[in-house]
Amino acid sequence: MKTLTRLTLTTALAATMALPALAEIRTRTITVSNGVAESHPVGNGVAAMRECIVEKTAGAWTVNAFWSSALGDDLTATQALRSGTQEMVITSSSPLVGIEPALGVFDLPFLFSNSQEADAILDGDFGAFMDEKLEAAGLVNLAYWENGFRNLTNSVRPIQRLEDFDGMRVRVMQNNIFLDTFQALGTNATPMAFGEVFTALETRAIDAQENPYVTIDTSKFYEVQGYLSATQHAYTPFLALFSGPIFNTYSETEQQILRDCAAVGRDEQRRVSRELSDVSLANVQQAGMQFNEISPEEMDRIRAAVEGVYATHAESIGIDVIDRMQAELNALRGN
Ligand code: KDG
Repeated sequence: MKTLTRLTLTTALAATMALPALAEIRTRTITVSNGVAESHPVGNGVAAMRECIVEKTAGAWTVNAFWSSALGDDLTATQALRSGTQEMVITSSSPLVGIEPALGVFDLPFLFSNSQEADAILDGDFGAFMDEKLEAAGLVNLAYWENGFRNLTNSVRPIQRLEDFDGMRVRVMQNNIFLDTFQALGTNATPMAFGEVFTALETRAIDAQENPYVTIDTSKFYEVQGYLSATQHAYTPFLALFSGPIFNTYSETEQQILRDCAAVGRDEQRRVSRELSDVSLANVQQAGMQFNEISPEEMDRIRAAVEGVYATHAESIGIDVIDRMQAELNALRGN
């Protein structure tokens, strides 16, 4: 009898202790949008985040996801967060440099050598430093997810050497650093929202675009592009942004749930992104794309052709930002 009483009292005490936390959780609906298809690893990340949220709120919250730029492109959706008319977006950092110029540091060509470096920088002090800048712009970055290392696809020829870029009409994200990088390679670069890329490639309004293998695969670019070359010229992070005005109406308990579950989503999304990268590369070749790697000698020439972009954009990004990034990378590399 005593054991039963003790158990009952323990259970009642535990339930009572949980009450304040649950009491601070209101019924809510979260709208989250993205520019890629739901079959992209971002879909796995959102599903994991949603499962975490439903569990932690005991079903009080609903997460509605919209794909393929259904709620507008990255910049449009991000502005909706700043005005408090949408809760969340998973967006590339690149189209947001007009809101926070320091984000341009992530667009510098060949900045990261591998995903381990990217994770260490994004999940460490540097990422927190950028998050503070975003908060000042009315955006809460809950976590850094992975867009990935970018590679060029085109409908003209394989990129085997630097000269093969000459005159190619390449779509780039709306960002002057990408624009200058591809112009330095000799291309005719055009900024364009992601949602317009497939049609522009299909109608031959442009010859080329650049994205990670999982995006090339899940956005079916293999249907309109014949060549894929492993340029690996930049690593783009995704930002799991939440509206600052809306975030401020959430209790501390609710805010912590958002952060914790966005991190759960991040870990799953990165895992699937890295697991699927080689699968997507095989898929697009199976679908008919001709894939090629580029010799170390030619990669050195390509890197040399774009290194001037760092100096050109140091002031717009912030010399302090670039110095901080370089110092953290040097520390990681044991330099
Ligand atoms: O929401 C993400 C997409 O819209 C886009 O950012 C993906 O890397 C991308 C690109 O090329 O625009």
